[in-house]
Amino acid sequence: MGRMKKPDGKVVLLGDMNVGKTSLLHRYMERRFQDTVSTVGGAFYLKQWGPYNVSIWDTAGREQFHGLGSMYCRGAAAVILTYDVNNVQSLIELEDRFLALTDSASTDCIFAIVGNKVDLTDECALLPETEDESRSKKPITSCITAKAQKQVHVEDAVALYKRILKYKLLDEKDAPAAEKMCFETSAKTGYKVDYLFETVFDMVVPLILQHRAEGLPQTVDISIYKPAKQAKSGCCA
Ligand SMILES: Nc1nc2c(ncn2[C@@H]2O[C@H](COP(=O)(O)OP(=O)(O)O)[C@@H](O)[C@H]2O)c(=O)[nH]1
Ligand SMILES: [Mg+2]
Repeated sequence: MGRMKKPDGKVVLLGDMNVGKTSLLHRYMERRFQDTVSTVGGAFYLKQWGPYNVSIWDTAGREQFHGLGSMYCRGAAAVILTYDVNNVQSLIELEDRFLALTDSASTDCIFAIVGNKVDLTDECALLPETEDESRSKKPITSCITAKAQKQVHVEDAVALYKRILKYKLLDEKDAPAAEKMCFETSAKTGYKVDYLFETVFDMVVPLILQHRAEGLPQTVDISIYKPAKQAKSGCCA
């Protein structure tokens, strides 16, 4: 069996500058948080998930220039729309600016909406989740609010998720439940970060398999690539 033939899945992070996209990815892949992580450079990470390779794409800081082309989302199996729970505008921007970029994603693309920086608002997000907690796929429950008053509530994200389904002309019955696909995280403490990515990866795998069954292009396997015999019918005589 050619190992090169493994299908691939693409996951992209979208959202306003400073919501914590790079920090979330960094926390998940490098298991730590730095106050100053540069987005410049690392455009994507590869994560092995079971027998699959999933690529996770960061915006490389281009969101500040309104310069994220549709290329960025092309063929994405999942889009992680990220906002900052302390910044109402960052949720609005998801709908106004970033949703249209997902037109080039796979038609059966999965959407997750993530409110980051809950360590600033929620007592329970001050510690990373234990293994036990992240394994039990329980729906989000609100916890005691601390310090800053949260500006965006998970209900707002759920409402946005439902509008996204409408925008995508998807029936709520056929799509993953809004409550399952709206997350609150802290890249700083690690709260629910693994849970977020692992939930998304688990949902991406069936799509990879389905795309393979349907013969949709996956990763390009250069080792078996042979140029098709061209039936040249003398165009340039
Ligand atoms: N308190 C807190 N700060 C965060 C969190 N995630 C990111 N930040 C900070 O928010 C700023 C922007 O983060 P960054 O990952 O660069 O955002 P990006 O522009 O969306 O990639 C940085 O100063 C981070 O340290 C979080 O979960 N909690
Ligand atoms: Mg960044």
